[in-house]
Amino acid sequence: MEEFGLGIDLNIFMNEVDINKNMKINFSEFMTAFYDFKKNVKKNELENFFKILDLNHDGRISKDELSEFFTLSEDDEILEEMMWIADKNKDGKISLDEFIAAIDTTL
Ligand SMILES: [Ca+2]
Ligand SMILES: [Ca+2]
Repeated sequence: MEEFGLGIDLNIFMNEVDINKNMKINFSEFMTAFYDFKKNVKKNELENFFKILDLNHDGRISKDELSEFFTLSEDDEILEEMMWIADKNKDGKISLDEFIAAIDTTL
């Protein structure tokens, strides 16, 4: 079993996020989960979460990494939305600063 490093089991997290149990996460499901997550999370935990999303450990989260983590197809609109919201300097990658700023400002 994969662990978030936050004491949150990934399967349980996905189960909670996927409200209508169709094994896909839509944007409203994601934002609902994200909101709960943000209420409870501490900054160092956000950094851990960032590191988990950064699958190749280059310090940036790419769209590929998001699609892999959330098991979404690369043309899924949720990915476009997430990248649009988070990638402030539009270099196609989400840095740790952008990640934290996105969580602070979107909700
Ligand atoms: Ca990366
Ligand atoms: Ca960026």
